[in-house]
Amino acid sequence: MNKNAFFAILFVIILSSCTLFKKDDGPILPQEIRQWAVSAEASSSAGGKYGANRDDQSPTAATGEPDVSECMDDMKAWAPEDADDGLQWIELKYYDEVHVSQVRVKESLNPGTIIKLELKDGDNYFTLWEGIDNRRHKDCPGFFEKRFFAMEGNISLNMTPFKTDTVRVTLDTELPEWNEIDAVELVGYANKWYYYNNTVQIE
Ligand SMILES: [Ca+2]
Repeated sequence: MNKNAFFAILFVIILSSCTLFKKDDGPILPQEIRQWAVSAEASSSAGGKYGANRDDQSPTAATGEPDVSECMDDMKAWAPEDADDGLQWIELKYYDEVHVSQVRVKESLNPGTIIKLELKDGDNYFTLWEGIDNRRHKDCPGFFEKRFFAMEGNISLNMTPFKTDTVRVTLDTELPEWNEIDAVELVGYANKWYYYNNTVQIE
């Protein structure tokens, strides 16, 4: 065997082994839609109940992408009217209705006050999560994140069966000092989908 033939055979062997061990990319999944809020209202606000600016601590300050980079009192985050004033909520709206897979709340001052995350379903509110956040006084600024998960028979569902464009975040502001929210991200899908027999089923 001459030298060229040897390298030609070697090349073919390497090429075929690459094909043989090519990573299986799996089925193509529906595209995830990630959104920041386009409008918001709140139970109270340091910047007026229905403010219209992203730099006045009104509910509107929690719309759009996060824009507070440090853990501090900042006009670009929503703050309730008082530092310690019981339960307060902010409700945010998004451009597209989605089957929700995740909600991410960016807390930018004294995190740990979130006690409930709800998704508006028609005239009702579906509770995505309710409880005590054990991250108190950690990760600031940081994200409080909750994913949807449910079983439908033997099928695991990673997104809500209903579509929504509205998220409500409730805080217990009795945690000492001011609590502020910079932004809230809604993550989901245009269509409900799930795995069945190793294939993706889209409804
Ligand atoms: Ca903001």
